Amino acid sequence: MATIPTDRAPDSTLAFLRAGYRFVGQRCDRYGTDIFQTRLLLEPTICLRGRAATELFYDADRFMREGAMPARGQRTLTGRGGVQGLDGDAHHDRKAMFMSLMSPAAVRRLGQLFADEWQARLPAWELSGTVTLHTEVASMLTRAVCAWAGVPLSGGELDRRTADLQAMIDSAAAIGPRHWRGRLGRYRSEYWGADLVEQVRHGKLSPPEGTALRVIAEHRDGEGRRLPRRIAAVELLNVLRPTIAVARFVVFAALALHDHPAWRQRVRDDDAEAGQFVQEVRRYYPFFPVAAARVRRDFDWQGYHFPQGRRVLLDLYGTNHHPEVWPEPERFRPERFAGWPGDPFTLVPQGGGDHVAGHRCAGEWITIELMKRAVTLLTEVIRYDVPPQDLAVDLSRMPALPASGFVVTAVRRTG
Ligand code: HEM
Ligand code: MYR
Repeated sequence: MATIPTDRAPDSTLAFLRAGYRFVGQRCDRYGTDIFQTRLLLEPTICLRGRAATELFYDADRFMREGAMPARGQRTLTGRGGVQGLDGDAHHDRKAMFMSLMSPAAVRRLGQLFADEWQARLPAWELSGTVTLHTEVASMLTRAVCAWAGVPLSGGELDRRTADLQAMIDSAAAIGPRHWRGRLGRYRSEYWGADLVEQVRHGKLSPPEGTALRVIAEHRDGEGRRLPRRIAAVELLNVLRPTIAVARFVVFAALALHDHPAWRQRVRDDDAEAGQFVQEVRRYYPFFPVAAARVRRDFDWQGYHFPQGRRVLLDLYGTNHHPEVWPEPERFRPERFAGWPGDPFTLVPQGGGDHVAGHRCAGEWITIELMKRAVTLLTEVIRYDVPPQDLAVDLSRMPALPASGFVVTAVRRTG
């Protein structure tokens, strides 16, 4: 049996937070492997990257999710009792509830709501002169996804809800005040969500059939039980929060258009090229750094031993940038997706494997739809200037974003 290369430091949690997206990759490069062991949060943790490792990680016979997410991430990003931490039948049942919301027609409807919001904001953008894309897109997405999900939202609530949902995302890998802001965001949002669920169950609110709020409030598990209202709230937030997170990918798409201006024309002229562009934005830019699981029972893989209960992190960013999978991984080259046959274990910004059977992101189609709409809006509907600003993306900051949030000026409609 080979020994997994092991970090000598007694604990590497701070090193992970300092190194950010490159933490796993740097160490793999140092050891010349796609696997090493370190101590994170005082626990031995196996880190993996690459195609074979991704295929392994998504084998549900070998890994489970119960107890995999660190408590800090549960208190901010995911909450407790939601789909991310379930295994087996309980997971299949809950995941099916999410996937039932993702029909092609429903995904298009959300895309249309988002485009309508964008059009409605344009007069204000034209007047105001300066717009920070991340802030604006996040608030448009909050309105769009609430309308889509059957969640009532008063004008006065918009900023508070958007800020709370964003805080949950921003705090997932943070310590100190940023962490506490995320906890507050989650606390308030769960209270709000639980109240909405209760209103539906008591007939005080009647969201349209098939909307997320209605489906989650009325969902019954295999034994005919409704979700406890706190867990229903967690699941409602598992639809709202990540949709707002798509604002980050929209900003990265705008950054890519800015840094690779030839693609402005290419995405306009050719639908297929627009699709390749969106895939490359999802591959190239840093977003969700790692996914976590625990070894279900002892097994050996490629000569290495995985003991039961061991926490394992899959480097999503590092797999998207693995040189054996992606030639010239540090170059932004959408052409690489021309004729790409697809592979559930190599392009993993939102996890890998199967959407229905495994933990792969339920919102991948929504994400792609919203990004395509944004790219069309940015290239066909408006023109804008990008004034001097700090567009640097700090890879040690999780989740990452261009420092300025992408400021545009002199927004005007085309044509
Ligand atoms: C799971 C990323 C958007 C809903 C995940 C996972 C990742 C991810 C990495 C975990 C995969 C794993 O544990 O193996 C992202 C990113 C997004 C995004 C980067 C871009 C903003 C969305 C959207 C929705 C969504 C728009 C829903 C509307 C979910 C749900 C899960 C999930 C419900 C849990 C799936 C499960 O445990 O079975 N996402 N996601 N996500 N995502 Fe997303
Ligand atoms: C979502 O809201 O579910 C999707 C986007 C959230 C991305 C946040 C990434 C921050 C770092 C997470 C560390 C996870 C450690 C297991």
